[in-house]
Amino acid sequence: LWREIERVIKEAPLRQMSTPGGQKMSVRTTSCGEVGWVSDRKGYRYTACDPESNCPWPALPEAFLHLAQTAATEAGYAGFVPDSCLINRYDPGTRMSLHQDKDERDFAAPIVSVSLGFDAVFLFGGLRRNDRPSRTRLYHGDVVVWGGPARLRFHGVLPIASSADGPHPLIGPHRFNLTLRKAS
Ligand code: MD6
Ligand code: FE
Repeated sequence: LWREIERVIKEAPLRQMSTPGGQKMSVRTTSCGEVGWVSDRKGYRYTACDPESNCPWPALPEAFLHLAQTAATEAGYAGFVPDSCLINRYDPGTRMSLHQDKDERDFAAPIVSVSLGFDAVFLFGGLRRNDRPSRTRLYHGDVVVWGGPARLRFHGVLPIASSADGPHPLIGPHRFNLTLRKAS
């Protein structure tokens, strides 16, 4: 996975996108697949081209597809065919505020999420923003599949702390999260 991540971020570098409200996100983001997730003053959406390069996003690596399909099938979502992978890099102190993933066309498809590097405290809320979220620690190598009634639950990530064990030898002093989606 790491080899493929390096390949993707060489072609489509990680960047801090702005929210529609004009705030810079603390997380650094890129994508691969037929479409990629983009945020700017015009809103959140999926595009066929990287707006930084005006070129198509890098292809979805076979290893990402295989992992996503295997995990989805094990969780009861046989036939999942993702067409996009969002890659987020968190540096210590960065976070993801509570949000719903609703820019995809089809909420019947699950999302497969892969955590690498530093741990995170994941907030898993309800269908309303004010529902109190539960906290789950996500470790290097964890894969989470969510779909069905959970698909639109609010969620976020608390500020990332550096690990007492030091950085992962491949990943470095970061947390990476891959989310594989059927977006279009
Ligand atoms: C993260 N994950 O783990 C952020 N969204 O860093 C997400 O925002 C997310 O893990 C939709 C489905 C699964 C996820
Ligand atoms: Fe999300």
